[in-house]
Amino acid sequence: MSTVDHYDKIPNNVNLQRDRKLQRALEKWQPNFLNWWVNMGPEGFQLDDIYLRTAISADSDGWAHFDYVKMPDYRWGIFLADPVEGRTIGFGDVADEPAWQQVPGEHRNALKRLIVTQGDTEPASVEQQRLLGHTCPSLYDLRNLFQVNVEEGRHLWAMVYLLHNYFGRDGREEAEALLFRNSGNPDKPRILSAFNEPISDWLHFFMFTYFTDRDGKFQLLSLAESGFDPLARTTRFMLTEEAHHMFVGETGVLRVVQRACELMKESKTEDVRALGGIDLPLIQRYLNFWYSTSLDLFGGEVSSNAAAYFGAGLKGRAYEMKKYENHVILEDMYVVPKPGTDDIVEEHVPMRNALNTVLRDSYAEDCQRGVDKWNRAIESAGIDFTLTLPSVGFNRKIGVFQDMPIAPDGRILSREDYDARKADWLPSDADQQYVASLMAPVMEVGKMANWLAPPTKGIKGKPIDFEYVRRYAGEKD
Ligand code: BYC
Ligand code: FE
Ligand code: FE
Repeated sequence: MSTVDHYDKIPNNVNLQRDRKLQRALEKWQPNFLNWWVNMGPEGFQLDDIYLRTAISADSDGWAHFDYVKMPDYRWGIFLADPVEGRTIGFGDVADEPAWQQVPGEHRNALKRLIVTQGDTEPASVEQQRLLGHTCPSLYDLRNLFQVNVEEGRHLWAMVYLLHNYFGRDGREEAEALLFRNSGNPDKPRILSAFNEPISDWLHFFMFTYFTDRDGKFQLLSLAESGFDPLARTTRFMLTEEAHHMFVGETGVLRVVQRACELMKESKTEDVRALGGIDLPLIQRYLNFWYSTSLDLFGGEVSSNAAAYFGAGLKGRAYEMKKYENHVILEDMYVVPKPGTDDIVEEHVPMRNALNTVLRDSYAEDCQRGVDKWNRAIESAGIDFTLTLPSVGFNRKIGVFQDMPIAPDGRILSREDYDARKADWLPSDADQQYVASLMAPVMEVGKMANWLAPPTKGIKGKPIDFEYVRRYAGEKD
């Protein structure tokens, strides 16, 4: 492969064309990635032309280049945000020391673990979403799904670049393993629980991109503060792409909510299901599931791992430099929730040990903003219903509330009472069967499924009835 050709194939701003060793490593990994993409990525549609944005440089005009592309030809590139000259580490016991351009030996394992955990989620989400194309509610939505998928693929590339370039042989082994583990596989599952949950319908997809991609935003924000400069720069660039994923989730749920309200008004009995819509209580149950499952991604409320990462300058708080004044936090305390007798009570712990909760609290605040928007849509339709984020204790699998029978309002129940009410709070089989029954593909240009409202605008100034996906004429579904 010639140098120029290589540059064409892997757009980058890391001087790949001049780094023979890295080129060789990535050239070896690339066919495995493509193989994974074809076998574990979006099923079908690989011959279609999709109107996608591709990052072709890290400049403000180059990172979002729009054109039709077949997914296997997508140019997954490696981009780092521009270096900050003379950057120093911003926090922890190493505050004010120069940022590291290489991995410090004593932090090698911890950094590798953070990068592998981050990297594992990216292909996992593509695997979780691989069948959704077949039931898309419109070509606009189909295109958005694939946009999210190819960019999660690029986020995998970003982490693989770090593993290959900075972690030697075991980095290369970890990069292989990122393609080996698979979402939901009982023998070789993905690392974090949320990434083994099926995303079997589009309401799950919209909730996932709203709540779980938002965990991505906050984890990336905290890694963007890292003293390991290549990690900080990579994650800063990833954040530019993440905004669209959360937009897909926020507007997706909004459109389902809007359609539910329209149908409630149309139907004299307010029976949304009779008219083929998704009712608000069902939407609340999906919300409960994905919010609680995403809270698990922040780890335990009190964590010595988090304290060690912060002390060592590996992982900061979200907006560490912008939002906080004290970056050492050896004396500060933080209020952390824990189970009491009947409900959730507060405990004061040293802030360094509470950093998972600090990050999670910023996340919860950010989640609430979209929920407020959804509620404003319900209110302006004149309907008396409020969507709410459940208590931090509800449906948790990680941390102090793990497996406790806690209601969405935070009350601690008996196991019996909890089990009796569970179907009111989490998606039941019947809920999911109902949603599945609505998932008939809509692939005519400009058409929209009945169960969601059209978006208010198209992508990149294009109309809503733009042909976002040009189906390949020869393909059979
Ligand atoms: N599942 O000390 P603790 C994204 C383990 S999403 C399974 O409280 P820590 C994306 C933990 O490993 C962002 N195990 O945890 C979104 C530890 O094990 P050991 C992904 C879990 O280390 C959508 C033990 O429990 N990025 O980008 O402070 C689409 C004690 O835990 C879980 C990252 O996660 C779990 N949920 O925090 C596409 C950033 N939670 O040590 C992409 C990198 C904890 O006892 N990761 N455990 O063996 C991290 O920063 C940390 O690993 C975590 C865990 C925040 C995840
Ligand atoms: Fe991502
Ligand atoms: Fe994402």
